[in-house]
Amino acid sequence: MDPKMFCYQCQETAGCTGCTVSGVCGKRPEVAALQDLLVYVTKGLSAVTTRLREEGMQVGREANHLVTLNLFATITNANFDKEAIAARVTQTLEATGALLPQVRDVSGLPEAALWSGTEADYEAKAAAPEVGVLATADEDVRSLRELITYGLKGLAAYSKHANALLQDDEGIDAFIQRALAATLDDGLSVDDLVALALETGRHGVDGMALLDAANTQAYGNPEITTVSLGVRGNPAILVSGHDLRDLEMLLQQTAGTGVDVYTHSEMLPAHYYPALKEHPHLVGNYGGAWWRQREEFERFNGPILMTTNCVVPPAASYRDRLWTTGATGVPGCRHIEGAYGEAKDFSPLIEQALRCDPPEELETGTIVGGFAHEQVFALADAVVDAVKAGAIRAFVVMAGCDGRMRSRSYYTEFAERLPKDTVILTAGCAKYRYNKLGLGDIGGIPRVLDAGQCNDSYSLALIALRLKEVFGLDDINDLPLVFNIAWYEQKAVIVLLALLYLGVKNIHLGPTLPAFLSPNVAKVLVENFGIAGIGTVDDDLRLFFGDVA
Ligand code: FSO
Ligand code: SF4
Repeated sequence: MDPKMFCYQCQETAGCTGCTVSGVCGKRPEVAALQDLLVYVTKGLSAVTTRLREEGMQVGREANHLVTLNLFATITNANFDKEAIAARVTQTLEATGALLPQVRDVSGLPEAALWSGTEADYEAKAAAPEVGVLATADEDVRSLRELITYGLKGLAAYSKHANALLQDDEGIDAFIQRALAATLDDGLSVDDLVALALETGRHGVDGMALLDAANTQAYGNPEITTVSLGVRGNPAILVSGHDLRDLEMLLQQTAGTGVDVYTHSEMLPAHYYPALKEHPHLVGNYGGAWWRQREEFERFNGPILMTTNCVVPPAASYRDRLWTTGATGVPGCRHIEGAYGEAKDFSPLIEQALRCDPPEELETGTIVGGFAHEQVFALADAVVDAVKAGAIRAFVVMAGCDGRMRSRSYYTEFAERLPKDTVILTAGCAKYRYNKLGLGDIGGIPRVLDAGQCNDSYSLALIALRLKEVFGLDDINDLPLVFNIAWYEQKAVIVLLALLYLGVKNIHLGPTLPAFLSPNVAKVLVENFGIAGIGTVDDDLRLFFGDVA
């Protein structure tokens, strides 16, 4: 049987090889087809903008923002809305059509840059052999092209958040577009593509730095904060995803209305920012990681705003309470529009919240976070003293994503059984596997230091670089630092490429290695960077800490 679709961009891909009938995430084949077409025409637009830059022309921000939003819309669990994706294809073809006449020399531009059609053509074009992952026959070239494309999707997501705070970096956008165009270039060798993957990691560091600067300039440096897990008796709105600007606007608009605001999943770190936590109606964090949302959203009772992935297609019972904005979309759910720099109007959510019951309590208690770079630097003396005195033996980076696979219970058990003189450094939703275990502290330093969202892995890199400096080491790999990272979607790919660019070796990646790594590409990563999967908890503890674990 011919596959109805082919997607293998996330960790939960069917059979660890590829979703071919329907997405494990809920992505239907017709949406997958349009997403493939959207990636294709976005690469075409990127080939045009790259050529224009080579010819000395400037490319406007609109094109940059279109490319990043398009990529973001194709990330796992971001947008399931066929019409929204088709509208993006149309917008992209229009942009390409407007820029193409400005190109002096069109020779060598790929077919993706020259193709044009109307919505009536999209289905047939999406099914054409040149569109989609399988358009590349050679499995190593395909693997590298997809590795780069997925890294660029993650980078685009982080750029988009910075753009929403009116921070742009033309260098990053130009790179995203050049690299996208390069994935259509049959003249590039496997070695060229490996080099481009590492270059993507370099720009990943820049992208995370841009977002870090945007977030901290807007909201201050994260600081140690105790976050409530319980609920109050007021009607409320739940905000999920990663976009802090959306949350800020919602907090401003709900002030004084009697409507509380709670964070969910990757929005938890919002509580750590001085300018966000000062809102008294930002009450706490509700529930766990993204994949538990069906049960948790049901019980929240009020409206839920999805600012980014990860969206799980909703149950009918709460579909009318689920709202999307930005790159997200779900058919049948209402979408809040708003360009960068414009105030979005969240009044329909506030009106709906006032008609809803308060949230049902899921748990009580608190958790502590806010250990981004400046906060950890402020504690540096205590940390260094604890290492020198032998009270802290090692740091274990357990950043990344959570997901629904049963095998992810590995991370809970691994965290629980870590030697008591180790400290976990985390960022991203992976933390929900162990952040409520009460793992204690070492001389007042918590054993789980949460730096924030997955993009705040940048903080973890800065912390590692600072420790290297303090201990007078030449190589980051000489630190007492273990990387045991969980991945799920494409933002984790840019974090991984960024870490490789920074020279980090021997990263363990789980719960399974990416299906999009061909055996030869996996071999390159193993031989050059010591990348490995995970084993059993027993074996891995022994590997990292010897037989004392
Ligand atoms: Fe998680 Fe989803 Fe942040 Fe991802 S909520 S899985 S890597 O979107 O982006 O960590
Ligand atoms: Fe499958 Fe993941 Fe692609 Fe969804 S995003 S279709 S689960 S590989």
